Amino acid sequence: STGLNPHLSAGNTKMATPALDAAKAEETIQESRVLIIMTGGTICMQPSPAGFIPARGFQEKCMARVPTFNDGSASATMDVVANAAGEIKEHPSLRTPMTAYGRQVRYTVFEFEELLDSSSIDARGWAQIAEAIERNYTLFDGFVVLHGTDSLAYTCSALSFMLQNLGKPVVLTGSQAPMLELQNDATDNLLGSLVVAGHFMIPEVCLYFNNRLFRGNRTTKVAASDFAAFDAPNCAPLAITTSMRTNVNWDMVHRPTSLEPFSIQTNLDTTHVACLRIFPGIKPEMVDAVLKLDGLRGLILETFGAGNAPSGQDNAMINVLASAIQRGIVIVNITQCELCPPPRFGIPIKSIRLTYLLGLTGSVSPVYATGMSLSRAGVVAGLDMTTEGALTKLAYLLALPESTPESIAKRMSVSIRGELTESSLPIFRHPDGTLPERIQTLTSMGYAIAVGDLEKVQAITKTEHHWLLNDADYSGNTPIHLAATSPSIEILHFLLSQGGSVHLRNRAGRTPLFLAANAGLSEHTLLLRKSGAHLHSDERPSAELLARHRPFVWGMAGVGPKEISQREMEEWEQVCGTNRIIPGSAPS
Ligand code: ASN
Repeated sequence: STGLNPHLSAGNTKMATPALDAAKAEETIQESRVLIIMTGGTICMQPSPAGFIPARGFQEKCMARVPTFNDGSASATMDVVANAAGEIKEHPSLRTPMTAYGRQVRYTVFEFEELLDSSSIDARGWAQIAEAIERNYTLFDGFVVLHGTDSLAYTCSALSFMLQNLGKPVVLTGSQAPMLELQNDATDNLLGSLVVAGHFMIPEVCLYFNNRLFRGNRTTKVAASDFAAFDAPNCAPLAITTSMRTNVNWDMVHRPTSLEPFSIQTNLDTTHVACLRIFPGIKPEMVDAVLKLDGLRGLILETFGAGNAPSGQDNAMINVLASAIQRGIVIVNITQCELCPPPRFGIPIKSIRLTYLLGLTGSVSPVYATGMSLSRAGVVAGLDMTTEGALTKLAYLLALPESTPESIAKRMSVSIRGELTESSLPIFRHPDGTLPERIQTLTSMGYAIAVGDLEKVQAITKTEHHWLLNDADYSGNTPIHLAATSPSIEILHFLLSQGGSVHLRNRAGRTPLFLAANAGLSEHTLLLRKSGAHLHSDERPSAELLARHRPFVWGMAGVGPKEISQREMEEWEQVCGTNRIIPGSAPS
């Protein structure tokens, strides 16, 4: 693969550049902005008579004195939205020295009021993290969350569902030894996370630990004190740091494709779910007692091997499970084995086993009976999800308005954030296993976008690799930048629906939204805004420019003398849908 994605840094190919940037092409963005959210954990702990406890002042005590976290330049302040009332506070910031990718990361640490050992964190803590990210979403390029390791895999999984249509990197990390200990893993974990959040457009909730970047909802804690504390048993790492480089496996990266802006869902129903591990000799009465807990709505059942459980005398266990399912409880089958066997013939082994267990297979083909009987009965094959992933996903789905046991059962077997391996996923591979010439492909993509050739753009995206979507030309323009001023709005729509990022900036520091608004393209501006785009805090147009240069379109971009309300945007969308008048597009 091409290895690195030039998120925020430039590629090296030549192709058409929007006029606005031509003059600025030689300017290079040097800083990205990362918000570090400190929740507690060993990473910030100090000894006390009662043992290690979380300590405040992480930025000054642990980061400011370390040259890899502080280039010594004069400190600047950064805006942080600190509370739900939207109060903005100025925070002192620090900056890393230049990284191997020619970029410096400016960051500030925002500490929660109460710092926790992560064994005490719960859904309220997850909501606080999600809210902090939401409030500061437009102010930063990426987020690092510092957290204890004990429940880190649960928090990663929960956040991956709570952060909907996430368009920026969110990297969670912690450490086994405190940062202030001489020999620690905190320094490497923190630096690696900062580099990922400040350089790579991986719009997922990730966990960085011991030189590896994992998809957060695939992880589990595998060691109590070893520095290699986490693993993702059924999913290869998204990136690995070796010597001076972090190599990203771009084919694996998930991107939002629903053309909706970032939003959060904070009320997970963790109080009506439970987790039960089957063991030899477990009594059906015991399982029944759990399933009859007051208000229980969902159960994660950790079964043997490929999904087996003792059937009990006279099928007593089966009856207990079947009757709970009839009462509307969602039961999810997760294996106790870390490595889940791969699906065979498109049917996950676990589904078949639980189907047998519940006596639900008929004489029809098991291929059909499995899926249909399971969803009809509300039984869910957890496929290769971790317990952490399954439990938090269930709590998330249970809290969604209008969800039913049937709809939840269906969604539990389908990947919504890459938390499970779907057997039917098509695998795109170049026939000879190599990537096509990056340069040629980018150039033809740029040309097709510039002339509005939707079919060509679709063909290139389909046959080539999706890394292309966020790759950049020599001016740092991604296909979305070019599509932001393309004569064909459909191209922009298509590329967004494929997962192109609206947040990458070109070398002049411009987002696609800026280019669209500056060109007076109201439809493009509106579509980008709908897809979660916002102007970067560094590229607010001057009041003078706003006042005389296409003020209406700048309003749509979310700035200006008169910002356009959601209602006006929707009305305007209808106008755009019927005729393509673009006010303000005449040169001013
Ligand atoms: N007990 C600590 C915590 O989870 C463990 C750690 O961070 N290494 O907060």
